[in-house]
Amino acid sequence: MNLDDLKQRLIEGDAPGTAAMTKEALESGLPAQKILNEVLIPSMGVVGDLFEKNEYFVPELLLAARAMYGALDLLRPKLTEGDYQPTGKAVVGTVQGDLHDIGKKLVMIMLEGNGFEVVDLGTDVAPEKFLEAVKESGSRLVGLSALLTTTLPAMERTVRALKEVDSSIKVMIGGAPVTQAFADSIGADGYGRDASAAVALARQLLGNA
Ligand code: B12
Repeated sequence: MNLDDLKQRLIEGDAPGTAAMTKEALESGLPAQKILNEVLIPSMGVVGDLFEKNEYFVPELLLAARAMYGALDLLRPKLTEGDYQPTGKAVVGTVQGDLHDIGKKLVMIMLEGNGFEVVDLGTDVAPEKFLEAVKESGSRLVGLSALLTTTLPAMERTVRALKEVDSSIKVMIGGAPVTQAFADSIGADGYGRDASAAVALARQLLGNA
């Protein structure tokens, strides 16, 4: 099948078309990971570029996000296939002021697929909410996502709040504007550039690599 068509459906925010072609791609035997990494994620990048060039506006981003969600739901069972071993617990959320959650969803899917129990706090999550969730769930690991340069300070505030309460809580961070250097500078325990890195990092931080 022609993967460029799938790419185009997603860029245009055509949810039914994206779903139908993702299904077709899976049925033709393409691995879910390949569809994700080589077609869907790059397409969201194109959407971002069009937005930057003022050719797309927020409604187009929302349509693409909705189409991406549909595709992820179809890929989910395939992405999480594998040997299940109970690994640990994690609390995840997008930091205060930030509404982007596709990357976080992917991180969750991969963590769950690798045996983690995940508490999802959603988007625009205040530092206190993370503290509460850690207390309630007993999780020793927190994953923070941020997609805006303007919400990086909220990420820093959240790391600081968590570490102040209990410096042994492990915090991993990620999202497009996040780097290893930034993670080091705010005292986070690790940075993952994608959802697979998040799984390796989570294992390492909880001491079961
Ligand atoms: C879709 C989208 C939206 C949607 C989000 C819908 C949703 N449900 O998520 C909506 C329409 C809401 C939106 C709104 C806005 N957006 Co927007 N958006 C995007 C877009 C096109 C795609 C993001 C995406 O989903 N990428 C795909 C996923 C899979 O990638 P990812 O999130 O990076 O996640 C991966 C890794 O980063 C990592 N990861 C992510 N989180 C974590 C966490 C951990 C712990 C770890 C280890 C790893 C990890 O793993 C993931 C999987 O590989 C980006 C463009 C881009 N290139 O990123 C702009 C972009 C992020 N948005 C941008 C802007 C400016 C905005 C708005 C301010 C626009 C406006 N004027 O209103 C608002 C802000 C709203 C808010 N307060 O948050 C800018 C940010 C610029 C900047 N540097 O700050 C971007 C870069 C577009 C651009 N090129 O200008 N947006």
